[in-house]
Order: sequence, then structure tokens, then C-alpha cells
Amino acid sequence: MELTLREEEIFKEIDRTRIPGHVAMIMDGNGRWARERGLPRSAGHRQGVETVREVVRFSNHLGIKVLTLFAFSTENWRRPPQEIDFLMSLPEQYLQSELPELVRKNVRVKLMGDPERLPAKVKRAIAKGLDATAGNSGMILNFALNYGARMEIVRAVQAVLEDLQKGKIRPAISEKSFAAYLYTAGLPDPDLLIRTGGEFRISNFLLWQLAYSELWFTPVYWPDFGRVHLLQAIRDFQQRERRFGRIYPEQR
Ligand code: V07
Repeated sequence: MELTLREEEIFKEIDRTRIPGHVAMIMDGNGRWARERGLPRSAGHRQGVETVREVVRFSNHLGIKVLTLFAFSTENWRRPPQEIDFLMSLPEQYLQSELPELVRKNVRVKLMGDPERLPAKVKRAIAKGLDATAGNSGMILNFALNYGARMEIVRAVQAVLEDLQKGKIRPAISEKSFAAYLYTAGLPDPDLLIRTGGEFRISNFLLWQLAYSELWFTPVYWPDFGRVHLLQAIRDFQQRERRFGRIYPEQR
């Protein structure tokens, strides 16, 4: 993969043996990106999909094992119907163009969130993506779609109660046994959360799983997010990690 000079510069500062295993992203700023250009919000979302293509490719290239992208929250249903319609065309659009490459590059597509409310065409497109990549063993590309962390936790508790009532489990729960009821069962917790678009919030994303994650925020709007920014985030992540738990960082 050909890197620009600026990308190369940051890449040199990165320890390739300590790439974060799981990176999660809140892809914010599409609407503002569009408004500042006098374009409809849909133009921002369309450009946002371009960024997803680029980020997925580059994450895989860097050796990231799990990439989790917050595509649509349970709160996003409050947006105008026209915008929701457009957003709901994006999973199909993305998979239509990218699925062959994902299959070829051994990427496994996963979904987290409640599929119930999703339009049938979205469910079909995603089922096809899950199916076509189910046997892949490389990077896991995890799309959070109709996802909300509190809902995830409440559903997990409901499932625990159900298993308890059926006599499948004893009335005891640990962090580990509880985590098995979350959408992320079997996946490592995110090492790094990236949020674009300038807000400093978690916005009901992965509340349980982010307990020990490094958080990285940038004012850059998602459509403008690129390889340079991902490299910066990873470099900063590694510098923070090197200080982790140490009293005197200058003593090596
Ligand atoms: C969406 C593009 C990225 C910026 C944030 C909002 C708009 C990719 C997907 C997607 C989802 C599932 C899947 C394959 C692709 C997507 C929505 C919005 C709803 F299996 N981007 N993207 N889905 N945006």
C-alpha cells in the first residue's frame, strides 16, 4: 500500500508489533461536513461511506483484528424519515461494492444491534454479507446498527433471567459470564475508541466494553477522516500505553 509522505512520517513512529487489537469508532460530523459545503445531509453520509471504505481497507492493512463502527444508533430513528431512508440504503450500497473485496481479503462481517426494526432490504443485504464472510478468519468488521448500549445491557439481563428460569444457569453472575450475553460475546474489549466530529461523549456506545479503553477525540469530521488520522490515533494510543501504570515515565 502506497503511503503519502505525511502518512509515512507518522507510520515510522508506530510500533507495528503493538497495533491495537480492537478499534471502535463513532463516525460523527457528516451533517456538519455537508452543511459547511451547502450540501444536503445525504451528501455527507455518502462521503461518509467513502471514508468507511478507506478506513476498513487501511485497518486491515495495519493488522487491526477487530474494527467496530457505530453506523446507526437506537436514537437515530428520531431523524427525519427522508434521512432515515437514505441511511438505510447505505448498508446495501456499501456491501454491493465492497463484499467481493472483503471476501477476498478474509474479512468477516458481523452485526451488533437489534435487527428487528431494520427494513427488510437492509436485513437481506446484511444477511448476505454475514453469510458470504462467515468462514473468514481475518479482521472482524463489526457494524453497530440500531445499536444502543443500555438496550444491549438490558437485553443481556433479560436473557440471563430467561436462562435462570429455564434452569440453564445457577443464580450467580460474574463479569465474564455476563459479558457472554452481550453482542460482543467472544470479542476482546476495544483497546481504542476514536470519535470524530468534535464532541466529547460516548453517546450510548459500548458502555460495558469501553471500561478500560483509551479514548481518542478529533474535531475532524468523519468524511474528512483519513489514514493520517488513524495513524495519529494509533501513535497516541501507543504513547499513552507506554506510560500506563508507570510513576516516572522518563525512567526507562
Ligand atoms: C452509514 C456512513 C458512515 C458515517 C455514519 C453514518 C452514515 C456503512 C454502513 C454499513 C452498515 C452495515 C453493513 C455495511 C455497511 C452504514 C449506515 C450508515 C446506516 F453491513 N456506512 N454506513 N450504515 N453511514
